[in-house]
Amino acid sequence: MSIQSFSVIDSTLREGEQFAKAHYTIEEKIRIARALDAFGVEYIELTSPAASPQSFEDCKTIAGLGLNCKILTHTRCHMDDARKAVATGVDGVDILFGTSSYLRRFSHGKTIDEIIASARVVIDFIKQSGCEVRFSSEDTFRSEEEDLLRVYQAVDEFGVNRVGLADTVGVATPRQLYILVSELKKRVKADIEFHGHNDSGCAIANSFTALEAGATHIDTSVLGIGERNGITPLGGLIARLYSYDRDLVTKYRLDQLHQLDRMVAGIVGIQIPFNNYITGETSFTHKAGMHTKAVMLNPGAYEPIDPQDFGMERTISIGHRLTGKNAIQNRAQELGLHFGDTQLREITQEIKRLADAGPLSTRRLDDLLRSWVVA
Ligand code: HCA
Ligand code: CU
Repeated sequence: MSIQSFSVIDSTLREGEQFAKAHYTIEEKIRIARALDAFGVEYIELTSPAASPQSFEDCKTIAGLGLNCKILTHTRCHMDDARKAVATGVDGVDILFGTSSYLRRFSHGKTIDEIIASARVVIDFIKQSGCEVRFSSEDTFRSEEEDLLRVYQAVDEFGVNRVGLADTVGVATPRQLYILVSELKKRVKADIEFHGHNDSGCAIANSFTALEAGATHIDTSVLGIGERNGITPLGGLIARLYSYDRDLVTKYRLDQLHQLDRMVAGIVGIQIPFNNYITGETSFTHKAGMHTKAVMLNPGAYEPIDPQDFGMERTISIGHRLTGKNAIQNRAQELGLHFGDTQLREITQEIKRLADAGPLSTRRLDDLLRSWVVA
């Protein structure tokens, strides 16, 4: 099935607040909410107003900002929380209930029938208050399929807008996602959302496969921040979708991604990882001679993503022993120096010999190139 249309539910302000290093002030929450809205995500999800008195106030404040995106909050499937959520003025409430045997035994101790009965009351209440409602099954992928499908079909009949699959401990595989979403598609009318943790490195692939199987909403956070090592990163999902079909992501302000990553990294006190999707320090750096030669002729040779679309710059790394003559020639030309082929080969050999002792700075490389003209 080809991916048609989808929405991002960015949870930097909910799952992201569960990141070990996160503690947002209201000013920071507003900055993040506005930046996500400007980037163009369709939804943002906020920490439960039941979490603390300030969380309640913050939910109200952000719901009142008049952003273009829809504002959701996330609560337990419980009337006390649902009442608080609705009172904040959000557009929708994401509720969740654990259906896995772990959570049923060690957390809430409820049977599937009891889960369905509680869900009905809470869903009815949220719907009557005019909010969207999503029901998600925490720890979906360690639940019995039969239990899951019963719960999802029941909540679908109660009229939820979305059913959510949550890979709470990040163990699901793309194949499992494809099978479960495809099955669910046949059984429910509601939209299908996926929330994937990244413990075993599959969060992006799982999100993408969920979309391929017909899911409509994907949860993300900026840089993937969340519990443990986090969830599907917004930029990583964008990279995945862009390299599949760039038209899928032209609805977002791609040129703002770097600023968004930088801002959230700064707020939670981390660096953007060097190997981050799109915005990492080395994401568009080409090094080995074979790569640099082809990239200089046609960047698409080794760039699945055009850095310009994201306001990023390409770097051709030259002063090292894996360098090639084309990269050196290119640098020489930038400096207004022109060498014949034989000389260029000699210069290249010299640079490789010198760089065996360690990389050469651009300045040293440039001096070296200039010295060959005089020689
Ligand atoms: C958590 C809950 C959650 C909820 C996901 C969802 C998860 O463990 O804190 O509502 O879809 O990963 O299960 O983030
Ligand atoms: Cu989560």
